Amino acid sequence: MIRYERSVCPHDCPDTCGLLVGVEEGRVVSVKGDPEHPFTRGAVCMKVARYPERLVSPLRVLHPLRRTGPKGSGSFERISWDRVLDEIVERYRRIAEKEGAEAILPYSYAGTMGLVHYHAGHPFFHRLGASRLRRTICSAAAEAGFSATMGNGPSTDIETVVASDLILIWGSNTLATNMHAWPFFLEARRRGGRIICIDPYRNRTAAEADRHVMLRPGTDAALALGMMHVLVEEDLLDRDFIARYTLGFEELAGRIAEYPPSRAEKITGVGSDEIIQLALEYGRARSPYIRTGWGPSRHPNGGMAIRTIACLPGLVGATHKRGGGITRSTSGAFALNKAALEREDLGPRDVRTVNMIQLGHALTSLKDPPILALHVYHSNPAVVAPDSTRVLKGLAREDLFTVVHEHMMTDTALYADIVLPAAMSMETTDLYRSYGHYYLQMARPVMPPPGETRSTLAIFQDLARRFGFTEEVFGEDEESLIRRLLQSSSPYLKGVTWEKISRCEPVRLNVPENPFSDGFKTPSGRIEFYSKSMEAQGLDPLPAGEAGVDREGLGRYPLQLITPPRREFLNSTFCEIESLRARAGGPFLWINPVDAGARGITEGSRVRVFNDRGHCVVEARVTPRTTAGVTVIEGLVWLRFMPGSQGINHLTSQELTDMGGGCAFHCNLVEVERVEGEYQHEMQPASED
Ligand SMILES: Nc1nc2c(c(=O)[nH]1)N[C@H]1C(S)=C(S)[C@@H](COP(=O)(O)OP(=O)(O)OC[C@H]3O[C@@H](n4cnc5c(=O)[nH]c(N)nc54)[C@H](O)[C@@H]3O)O[C@H]1N2
Ligand SMILES: Nc1nc2c(c(=O)[nH]1)N[C@H]1C(S)=C(S)[C@@H](COP(=O)(O)OP(=O)(O)OC[C@H]3O[C@@H](n4cnc5c(=O)[nH]c(N)nc54)[C@H](O)[C@@H]3O)O[C@H]1N2
Ligand code: SF4
Ligand SMILES: [Mo]
Repeated sequence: MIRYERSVCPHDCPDTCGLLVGVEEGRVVSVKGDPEHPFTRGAVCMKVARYPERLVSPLRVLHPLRRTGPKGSGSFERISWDRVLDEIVERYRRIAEKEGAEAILPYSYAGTMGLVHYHAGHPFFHRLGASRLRRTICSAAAEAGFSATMGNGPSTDIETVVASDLILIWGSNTLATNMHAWPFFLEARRRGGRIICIDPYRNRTAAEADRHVMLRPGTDAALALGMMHVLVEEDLLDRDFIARYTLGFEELAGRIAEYPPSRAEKITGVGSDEIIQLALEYGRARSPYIRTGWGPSRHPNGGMAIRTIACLPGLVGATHKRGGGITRSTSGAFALNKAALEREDLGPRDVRTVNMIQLGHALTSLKDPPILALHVYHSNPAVVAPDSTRVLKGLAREDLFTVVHEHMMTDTALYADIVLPAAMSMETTDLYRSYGHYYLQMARPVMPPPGETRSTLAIFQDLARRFGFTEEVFGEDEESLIRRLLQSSSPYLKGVTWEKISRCEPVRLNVPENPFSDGFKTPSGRIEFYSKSMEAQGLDPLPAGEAGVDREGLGRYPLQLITPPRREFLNSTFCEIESLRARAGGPFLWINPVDAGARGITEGSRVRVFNDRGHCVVEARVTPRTTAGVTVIEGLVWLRFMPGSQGINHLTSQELTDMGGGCAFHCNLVEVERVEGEYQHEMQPASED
């Protein structure tokens, strides 16, 4: 008999699904969506539906391991927990005494979004005085850009968008990366609304939309300014709203005047007529809505791109129209007491920070002190961080002591000196917020952790004990930390009590139907067309429309390459599942027939994609779904499953974005050539041993 238990999806995905996990004879046999979750409503993606396979994957790490062969070779021997933790403590202590604790670098991201385990290493590394990691790999540029205009508060609730008559999906592959938003958009369409996608290539979502505006990558700000020009010319502005809720319209108008549609056309590649048409539809809509994805922000000018897009609702008063508005992330409303888990106060103040995007640089060039120990958890930097050539060179250093806490024997784990086996979300307790909806939910284990696997919290508490750290936080369990998280005076958390949370059902935050009804979380409380805080940072205080460029490849490589997510994987997670790899096939390079023809490339050709940073070999998909001059590779595949172990991030750059210190994953100049013959897979997947 299958017994179903509630759980929550822990992955870095805006949907944070409510799950029903089916357990039979001590094994998870099925994972379904929880029909009672108000946002995710019983649907689950194909990735998490395969969790029964993931839990027992042959690549799963079940015991602590110590390296016995060269770095990267994957030769390990078993070692006991006691000995492995002693060894880590001894190495960290020695490094701290000799070079200072800043020679130790934690490296973690959102492998689990569970707040307790996500933050479990923070007090330990702060107390140790280790270098601090700036966790900017995903949303930092978008967040900085959006905040400059709209403030760092909540976004329009996607559940309300059913009342919209015009939905602009702006740089998001919603059907793949935020699939539970789609039914709300479809309901709006059923009621007569239209869906328009603004994206450089015709992804799944654009193919399902009513229209697709195909712009050049990195040119969103120019498109938005061209649209604003039309709104001004045609007098489609909401002047009353502008006067009451915005700041700096006069200055913005000056900038808008510089971007007639003809200029925007030159930058974006979108025809003037199409820009005018789009602006007229936006300006005349009853309740225009924008879903910004992260795509526009993954460019050197990414902060400015999102900031500029976010000015549009302010010109037409969209945020105060039922069904209208703009959504970037809902995370701003989850004003939990995270400081109690982070405990920055435990460490020295003036400690060095390292931007996680520049891991390659940090491991190969940083001095005074160099990085001598790297502690990786909840992340797979060998695959996900940019400029893999440099990252792998760093990970291969014999004098670097690397600890990797993982579910799977990832490419990063192959480079570890010590691999620690990690428990999964279904085996631990945690609290989950969302960045796509407004429900908070706790989950308790449905299964005990298998083998010798342990949670992130358990490991860091054990390490802290061995270091002799006595602060209370190092002795608290999951429930006690969750209670601390809930200690918040934010109005959004009013009524969100431990009593409700501990039932492990989704609990809605106290967010009003219009989350902007109590003002904007900017310094002025208004939508800031003119931003003094940007000015103070030496940035242009007004929206600006220059295109983002890959400076390292400028004038040398002719084709642009974007590298957005793949439906079958989640960043690099789920690549361990053989059936998903088989279903995904590829990876593929989407290339326009014009560019393919000029290079003798036909459908199915093996092609080498390269620039000065590196190369990888993939299969060509010749298609008008991308425009001439723009190529696309969807998804991050583990290096060992790529020919020659060269991955997508061998092509990307460590340069930081204009705001937030983000990564320009979608701004790469490359060349593509056809290759004959077969490339050898250097590393064979362990499951096929
Ligand atoms: N199945 C699946 N779901 C996921 C993920 C996954 O890997 N797989 N990843 C999760 C994570 S961590 C995140 S952050 C989100 C990301 O979710 P998304 O926001 O959907 O992903 P992005 O990589 O930002 O790319 C979104 C779209 O932006 C487009 N794009 C690229 N450059 C530009 C540009 O200059 N302008 C415009 N207008 N569009 C551009 C891309 O072509 C792509 O279609 O998804 C989450 N959900
Ligand atoms: N070229 C290119 N690169 C990209 C992107 C892109 O669009 N293009 N997207 C970027 C984005 S948006 C993001 S967010 C990053 C994501 O980068 P990462 O955060 O590294 O995401 P994942 O690849 O999903 O790797 C997470 C790892 O954590 C492990 N893990 C999961 N849960 C736990 C746990 O409870 N304990 C432990 N110890 N481990 C756990 C998983 O097994 C997995 O190996 O990648 C970025 N990289
Ligand atoms: S990955 Fe996203 S869509 Fe899939 S179950 Fe998790 S939250 Fe839901
Ligand atoms: Mo992300």
